[in-house]
Amino acid sequence: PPLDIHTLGDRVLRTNAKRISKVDESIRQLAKEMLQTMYSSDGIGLAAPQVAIAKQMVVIDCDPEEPANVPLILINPTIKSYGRELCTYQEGCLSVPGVYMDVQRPDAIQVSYKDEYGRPKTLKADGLLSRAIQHELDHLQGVMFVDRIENAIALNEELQKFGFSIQDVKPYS
Ligand code: QAP
Ligand code: CO
Repeated sequence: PPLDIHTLGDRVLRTNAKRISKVDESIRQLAKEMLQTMYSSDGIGLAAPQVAIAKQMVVIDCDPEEPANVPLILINPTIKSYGRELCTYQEGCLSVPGVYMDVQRPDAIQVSYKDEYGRPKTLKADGLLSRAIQHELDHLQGVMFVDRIENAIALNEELQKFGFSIQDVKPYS
């Protein structure tokens, strides 16, 4: 059964996720359950804190329609470098359903992580994948995409439409 996805205003989304010290079968099981949860809610990315698990793990599948595509499982990920250019992309989040807004972030990144077998990896990403990784890694530090929106008036209006409160936004400095 899919896990419950917590929404903006839930405290668990503001916690700092803990590093995973040992990648074992229980971690692989959690990754599997997170992927099922993400697919059944039509998402392309999900971070463990969104399902109330304060561990450094995210799952991403930018092309879920493509059966040959392998989902990404990132454990203890860190962004090693950012590209020089910024780009704007309309983001959404399974924890803020209905709300989509433009967010500016670096275009490209290089990320280091462990895979589901504990093997160290690095990955260079741009485009949608880079965007998804940056969005999901924010969750591991208790940051929500709405925190990164500077136009508080437009944000407030959009949040209200979908039953969320600007009081639950923590502007990113
Ligand atoms: C994060 O977002 C992301 O509002 C993943 O009603 C965002 O999977 C990656 C979703 C932008 C790359 C670019 C949102 C599903 C899914 C909703 C998601 C909704 C149903 C969002
Ligand atoms: Co999100």
